[in-house]
Amino acid sequence: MTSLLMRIDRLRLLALVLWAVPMLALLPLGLLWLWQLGVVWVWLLALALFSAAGYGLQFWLARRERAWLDAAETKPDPDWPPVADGAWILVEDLAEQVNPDDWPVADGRPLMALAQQTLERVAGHFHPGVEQPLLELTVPHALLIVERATHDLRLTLTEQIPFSHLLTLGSLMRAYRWKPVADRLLGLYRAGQWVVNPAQALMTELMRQARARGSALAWDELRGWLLRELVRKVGAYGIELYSGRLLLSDEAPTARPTPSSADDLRATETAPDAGEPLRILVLGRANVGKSSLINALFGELRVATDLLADTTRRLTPYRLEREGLDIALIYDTPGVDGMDEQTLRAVGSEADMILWVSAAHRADRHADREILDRLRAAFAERLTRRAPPILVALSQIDRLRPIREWQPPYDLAEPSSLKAQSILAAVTVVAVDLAIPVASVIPVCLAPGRIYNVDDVLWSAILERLDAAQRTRLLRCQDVRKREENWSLVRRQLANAGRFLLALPERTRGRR
Ligand SMILES: Nc1nc2c(ncn2[C@@H]2O[C@H](COP(=O)(O)OP(=O)(O)O)[C@@H](O)[C@H]2O)c(=O)[nH]1
Ligand SMILES: [Mg+2]
Repeated sequence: MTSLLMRIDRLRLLALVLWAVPMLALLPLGLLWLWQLGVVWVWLLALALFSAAGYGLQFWLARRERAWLDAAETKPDPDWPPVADGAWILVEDLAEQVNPDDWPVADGRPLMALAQQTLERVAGHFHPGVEQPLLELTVPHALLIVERATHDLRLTLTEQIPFSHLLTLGSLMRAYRWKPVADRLLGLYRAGQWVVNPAQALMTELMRQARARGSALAWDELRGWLLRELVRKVGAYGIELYSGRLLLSDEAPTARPTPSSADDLRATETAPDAGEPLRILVLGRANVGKSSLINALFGELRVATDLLADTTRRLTPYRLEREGLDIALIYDTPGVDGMDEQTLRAVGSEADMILWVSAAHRADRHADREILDRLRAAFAERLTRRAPPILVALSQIDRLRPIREWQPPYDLAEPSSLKAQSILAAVTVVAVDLAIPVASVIPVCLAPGRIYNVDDVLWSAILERLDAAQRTRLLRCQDVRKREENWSLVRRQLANAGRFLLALPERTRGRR
């Protein structure tokens, strides 16, 4: 301050003061005037009120901004496979630990270090026990990331933190065969590099946005948020990378039917050029009403049902066309009691939603529970997939006591009749017996001429679980595509290796 004063010309300073004095004098003069009028208190009151209003407004603005920031926070993608959950916890944990004082925002390098730390956490989660988990990407994937990131960055700087150069270079060093491709694509990487200092770019953009909006928050608070957001974004991107979701092709995984669905679509005489159908599986023991459920859903007799024997021999697809549903196949199945473990697993892994039929009047439900538990255990083992939602259709409620009474509708919220009470009791018991939430047990009657609760209650329960089923479908397709890609890659690599070996005698002769 003194040095500043020293530097200013004294006379110039005097001129400034002279100019300011009359203005500054207004304040004491005004106070004197108020005092003479005896209304100083009015001014004091006004001062208090205005300050309070100003402070209140500022407080409200800050709160609104905080809410905005909370909403803008990067969240985990609901389409991620379960294996990503643990990785996201690590990312959130790191984000919460970030201390703004340790990471100067103006400098790009420490930010890169923070982003790298985040990626290392994510990579370490997916590749435990590997010394340099960051390098656990295949070269084509790394190159794909570079390509996508460069493209994305050109469009918008706000969304991505690729770090692809680390991955690409690391993987390139290890993979000789890919050298020609890598050389070509490395050029692409270099071309993109001048736009890629992702951490810096993101911060610059976020800060620009924050400033342009005239932030009501203290800079420290905002800085803390920006850093946490950097960690979350890098983390989310890392999870995309390392969870194996990234496919080499641009096509959406559900855009065309998987081979087995294509066969099933053909069996239902649907043109297989539509996308992958949602696969709804009707499961349950023999003679509980699985085929009847399908008939009830179609409102007509499509499937043979039988009093005596289980007539359904194998998985039979039917094309389900209903409002609120894209392309879907519903499968009638033989009773689960006759299925061996392998078949059960295979069947379960192809399902996006399971309608489990259980007969209300039959008490032997431990067998249902045992098979359901085996299915659930199989689902829990596959970390890259999501378990299909399970709905229980509690059939044959007309056979509950009193057996002769059948006068629907039955109000289960306030069961007045004996029948309604029996139904409610059955629903509660079955929910416990099968370890299914009560809301997912739908009592139905499927006997021809007595169909009850199917079109309204059961159908809306199905629709409510559609989102979950679509997510199961997405990850199921991703798995199939991934395997397809791996195979076609291996095939191409083998072909190349074969060509190399064939050419080998030529080369060695040339060298001699
Ligand atoms: N009374 C009554 N009978 C039913 C009901 N659901 C199915 N059934 C009968 O139970 C028998 C077996 O049904 P089905 O659909 O073939 O069983 P699936 O073996 O599970 O396919 C058939 O005779 C059906 O008519 C129901 O809700 N009430
Ligand atoms: Mg059947």
